Amino acid sequence: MALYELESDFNIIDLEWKAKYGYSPIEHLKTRMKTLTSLIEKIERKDLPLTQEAIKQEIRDIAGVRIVTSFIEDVYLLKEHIEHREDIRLIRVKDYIKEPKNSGYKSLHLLVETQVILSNEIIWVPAEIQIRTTAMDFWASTEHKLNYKYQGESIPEEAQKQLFELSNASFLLDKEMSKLRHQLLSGETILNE
Ligand code: 0O2
Repeated sequence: MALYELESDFNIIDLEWKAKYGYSPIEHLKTRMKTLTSLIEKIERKDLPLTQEAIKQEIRDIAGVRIVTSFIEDVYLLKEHIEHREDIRLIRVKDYIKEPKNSGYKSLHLLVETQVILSNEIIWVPAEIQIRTTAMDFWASTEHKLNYKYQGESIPEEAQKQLFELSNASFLLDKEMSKLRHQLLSGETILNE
């Protein structure tokens, strides 16, 4: 239910922004339900008691939405939009763009509750919204594929270092694209540089 809500909320915003401004910060979006294996791994990693209450309290990302943007500024534009919505409560922000993970992973994670209207009541369902640029998404999905082979063990140290450097390289691409966009929007010609 939460995924239907969030997917339709952001599809509407995408349509509205395209119609009004000819540009939407949303490049594309995906939704996913946490798999049972991943849920069990998380319960074990957090050493949670197997009670419905503990799982409800501690695991907030069973429903997940990933929004991919073209520019870094769009990530924060969407965060601001979410902060102002009345049907979404922002519970916690994990900014792995400002403070990337040791792996090099960058993304903005928002733990939210989304409103779902049922026949006789309104409920607030927890979900995680991950927002990142195309470059961050490319790095994360490729790193995930490379790491897959090593599940349970760690990937060789040299490869970890390379992945970290590649994350910085892709971030450079993000920064350069933003710079170029800023130049074009402010009417500066690149030849003047
Ligand atoms: P899935 O799809 O959930 O099975 P916490 O509650 O903060 O203790 P949590 O929520 O596990 O623990 O931590 P985090 O890091 O905030 O969010 C985890 C999710 O972020 C992961 O989901 C990935 O989608 C993404 N992620 C985090 N670190 C990395 C990384 O180094 N590489 C990549 N590719 N993705 C990462 P799950 O649990 O893996 O998958």
